Amino acid sequence: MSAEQTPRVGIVMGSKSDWDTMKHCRDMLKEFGIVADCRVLSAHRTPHAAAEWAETAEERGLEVVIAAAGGAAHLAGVMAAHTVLPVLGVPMSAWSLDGLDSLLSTAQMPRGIPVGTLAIGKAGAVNAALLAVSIMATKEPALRDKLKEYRKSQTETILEQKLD
Ligand code: RP5
Repeated sequence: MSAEQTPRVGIVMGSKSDWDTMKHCRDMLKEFGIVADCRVLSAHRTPHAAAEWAETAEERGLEVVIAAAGGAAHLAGVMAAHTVLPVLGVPMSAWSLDGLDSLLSTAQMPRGIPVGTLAIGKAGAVNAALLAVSIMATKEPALRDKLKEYRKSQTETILEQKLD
């Protein structure tokens, strides 16, 4: 695998049903030329595989882990328990409460094991990718320039918007 194809970010989600939302995260990373290792892993349904994936994330070259789950959304916390890589949590709007359950269970980590929690759903998925890029860009001027370019183009798009 060439350096450009080696995944730098891991995206894990509790169910395939989260993929429609998390695809947006993968796509945003792609815009920055970042390859993601995307997997379905569950804190509850595949606990051992989830722990093992997180424990080996660093040696596989991952720099940031993004974890999405809905309901009793413990996946990001489990990831953070098993790696010191930065873990970003994306709460999914699953089957009830519009994702508020997922938001609280992702965000309310006990002291000592942090999860950086993003917004519920697509906005959180996209922002998790952008935050992962920001983290990686701290030591990478070329990536930082791409991020500045992205912001500039976003600003221009908004300012050009016309209303009826
Ligand atoms: C969570 O339960 C998953 O992350 C998903 O958001 C939710 C529903 O999963 P499925 O029942 O659709 O597999 O574990």
